[in-house]
Amino acid sequence: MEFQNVICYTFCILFLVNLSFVGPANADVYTVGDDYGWTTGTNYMTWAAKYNFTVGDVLVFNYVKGQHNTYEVSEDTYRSCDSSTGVLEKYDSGNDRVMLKEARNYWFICNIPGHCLGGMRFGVDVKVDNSTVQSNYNPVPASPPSNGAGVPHWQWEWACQLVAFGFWFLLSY
Ligand SMILES: [Cu+2]
Repeated sequence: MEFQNVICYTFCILFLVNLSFVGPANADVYTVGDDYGWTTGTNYMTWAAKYNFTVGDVLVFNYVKGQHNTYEVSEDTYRSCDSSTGVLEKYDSGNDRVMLKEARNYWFICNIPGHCLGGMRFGVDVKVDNSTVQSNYNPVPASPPSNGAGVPHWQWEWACQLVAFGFWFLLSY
């Protein structure tokens, strides 16, 4: 029984460590164009292709206010650069923070005349972040119970010990 507890506590610690990473890991902040910022002369499709964007990430558009702007647009408008239709959101603060809230394609352009056709446009394919769900389940031992007591019972015991240890851990520190 002692040995089983040690194993259990080891998994509990791994579980808690995993939990502590759930928040920050989900919310990456990306500065569009990296050091170049949001300006002419940069290929933003190349920039966007470097990263895997997930729900909760934030895009930051940095530029001199008035020289550029940020329009979230439909795919058609992204392709045509004709902003007479298909504009979903407009930003012009010079430090626009756009949270990618949904798993879908987002399309962005600069609406200063000529800038979109000149290359200030890109799309990102935002995916659901599965990594934290998977990592939370990793600590569950894959090997079957050795005492033949039955899987459900063993898993209940394990779950109870985990909760007990979790409380003990939180109260003692
Ligand atoms: Cu521009």
